[in-house]
Order: sequence, then structure tokens, then C-alpha cells
Amino acid sequence: MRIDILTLLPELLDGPFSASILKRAQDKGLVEIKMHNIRDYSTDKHKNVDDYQYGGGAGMVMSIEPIVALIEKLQKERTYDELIYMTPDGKVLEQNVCNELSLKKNLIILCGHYKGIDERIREHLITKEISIGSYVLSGGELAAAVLTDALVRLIPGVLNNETSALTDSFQDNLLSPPVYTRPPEFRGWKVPEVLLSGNFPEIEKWREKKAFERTVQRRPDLLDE
Ligand code: 6GU
Repeated sequence: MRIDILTLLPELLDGPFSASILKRAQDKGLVEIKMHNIRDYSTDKHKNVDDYQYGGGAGMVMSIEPIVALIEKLQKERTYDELIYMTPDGKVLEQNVCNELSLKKNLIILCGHYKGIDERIREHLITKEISIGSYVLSGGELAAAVLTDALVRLIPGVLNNETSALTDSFQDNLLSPPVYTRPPEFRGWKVPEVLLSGNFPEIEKWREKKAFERTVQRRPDLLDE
């Protein structure tokens, strides 16, 4: 998979992509993540990338020209499956969308800033608009990092068996059951007996029951889906 991230603040994304699973996936050649600074595509002599909004009002709008210049440059090099715009008024990200997107070959992720991007980019170029929840971030970069992480870990070969994404919370619309490790008792706090029993059908039954109970208590909305 190849992911091109279009941003005004590439340095915000250096951290998340240079450690742990996202780094390993890139080192293994399973994903190529490229950052592009929109400012490099500004056509004006002051390297401006934003402007006042038509009709007046507070807040700047990201201009159409640099973004389109960058997108068209990338589209000359390869065909993109989706052109994603990270925005608080997009569709809230859920696991099923991550599953779908993880099967794609080439993605563009555009990070918004200020009041947002000129609406004509959304009308004519963007194919998917994604939010990561009902709150506002200073920009789309951290949301793009969240989306990228959620996708890349699903690419076959990125996770090993022990960390397989198939047993993640949400994959079956259930939260994950509680987990424990040694010691079996700490300050009198005991690990549930069944987990120490070696009786794997019973352990599996217990985990299913706990996953269901947890989902009922914490996320009953998942069970309606
Ligand atoms: Cl994608 N962008 C911004 N700026 N804020 C958000 C968001 C995205 N998702 C939730 N809040």
C-alpha cells in the first residue's frame, strides 16, 4: 500500500510514523508513507496557502491552487483508489471503513487547517470525508495519523499472530474481554480461576461471555448494528 499525506505541518507526523508498528511496516516494505508539504506547491511569491473567505467572517480558508497542483502531480504518477479529506464534518471513522481501506493500493489523505479547504476541492476531487470523532482538533494531521495507524495494522504481514487484528475489539462488533498476565495473585487480587485451568473450551466460553457483558455495559450501541 502507498499512502500520500498532504499537509501544511509534515513535522507533526514525523513522530507517529517513526516508531513501533508503523515504522516496522514501512521497513518491511508493506507500506510506503510519503509526506507532502502543501506550501511547496504554493503558486504565489509569498508562499501563501490560505486566503480570506468570500462573504466575510473570521478564519482563513485553504486555497484551491496549491492543493490541486499537488494532487494532480501525484495523480500523474499513479492511480489513487481514494482521495480522503480529514475533517470534523466527515463521516465518523469506524472499524468497517478501516477494513475496506486497508485493502486499497494507493491512498491520498488531505489534512485540513484553519476554517477548512475551498469547498470546490471537496466537490470535485475528494472521494471520502472522514472525522475521528465529535470534537475539534487544531488540524487534520493527528486524525490522519490515527487513520493511517488503523489501516496499516490491518495489512497482511504487519502484525504477527500474537497481535493478530482479527481478535481486536470491534472486529465482531464486540469489545475485547479482560486480559491478565503473571503473577496469578497480587496483593490478594486474583486472576479468574478459569484462565489458569488449561481448559480451553471453557476459557473460550468465558471470554465470549465477558466480551458480551462488557459490550452491553459500555457500548450497547455496537449490539444494535
Ligand atoms: Cl479529521 N479534523 C479536525 N480538525 N478535527 C477533528 C477531526 C478531523 N476529527 C475529529 N475532530
